[in-house]
Amino acid sequence: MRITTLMTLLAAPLALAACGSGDDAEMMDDTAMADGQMAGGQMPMDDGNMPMMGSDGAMQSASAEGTVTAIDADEGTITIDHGAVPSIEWPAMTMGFEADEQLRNDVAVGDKVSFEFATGESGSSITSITKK
Ligand SMILES: [Cu+2]
Repeated sequence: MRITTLMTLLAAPLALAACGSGDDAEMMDDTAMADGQMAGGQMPMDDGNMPMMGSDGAMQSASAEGTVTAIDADEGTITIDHGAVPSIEWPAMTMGFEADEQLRNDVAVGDKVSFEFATGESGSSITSITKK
């Protein structure tokens, strides 16, 4: 009887621990996916300091200024070394933004630009860009 009671007492915390580690594994999967995206050229920067945009997946719009460092027609991206974006709590960084062909044709590597973009869990897309 004594041993059975002890086992029962031990089983409850073990079950909780298993549940907790399951949640951790899910969170790690999400992080791994985000890192993979960054490694794929979407966000070539020191990751980990990038504030996430909340968990509801809503897109946010913001504007920023920076210098074009790369234009990738295959990826459909413009990489910009941009300044801080206080409205969405972004630090200054170099990162890739999705941009359609028209936008990519409007700028060249080395251009100083101001631009508007939308950002969310699926990435960041430039909506307008202007050479300074
Ligand atoms: Cu950024």
